Amino acid sequence: DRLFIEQGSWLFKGYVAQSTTWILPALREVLRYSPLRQMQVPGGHRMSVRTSSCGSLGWISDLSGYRYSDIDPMTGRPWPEIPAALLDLVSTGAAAADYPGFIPDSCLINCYRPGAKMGLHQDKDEQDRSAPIVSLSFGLPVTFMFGGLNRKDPVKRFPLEHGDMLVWGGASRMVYHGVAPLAQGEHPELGALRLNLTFRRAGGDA
Ligand code: MD3
Ligand code: FE
Repeated sequence: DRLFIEQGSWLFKGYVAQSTTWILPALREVLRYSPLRQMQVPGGHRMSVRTSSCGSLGWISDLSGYRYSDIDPMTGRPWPEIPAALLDLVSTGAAAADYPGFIPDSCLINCYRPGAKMGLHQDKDEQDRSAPIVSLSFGLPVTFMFGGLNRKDPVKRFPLEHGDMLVWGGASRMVYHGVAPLAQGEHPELGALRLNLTFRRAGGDA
């Protein structure tokens, strides 16, 4: 069951709510190898969101800019692999949104505590913009915001809740989007946290 969001983008409410029993332990292993950290941004501040990655490429930010890297700058090692069961789940989910054959090479892990937010931005560091971005949300709910292709376009809002899958691609792949500051709360499985995983095709052809 999918809800239409924009041209090329679909929301699947609760799609992964029953899968947390294996997803969260797998994620904990990933984060043991490449821990969450608050990346620096070119302006010199640090993001309020704590991030890490798995896959052959990971998204990084530092004083010199945003990019994908095959090495985790914090550990000096390659990023951990995307757990195989997650790759399967995400491929199946993308196919249900009419993106068959989606094989991500990068999964960005965003961890929000109350007050953390992500301002409106475009995701444009990926080489293959014909591929969708698949997002899985866990823990506390947040207000997702999305506009259009121009920063000044009007912004729409809807909640992203525990277990939701959002598949974002096609004509709306490059829209401005972000999330409002996370409200206080306690989630039964995750506590005072929101986790978001975004699966991407960051590099060129496999
Ligand atoms: C729409 N993350 O990591 S996920 C990001 O909740 C990011 O952590 C948000 O934006 C989060 O870049 C939103 C949903 C999402 C992800 C990527 C998109 C929506 C998108 C790319 C283009 C358009
Ligand atoms: Fe984004």
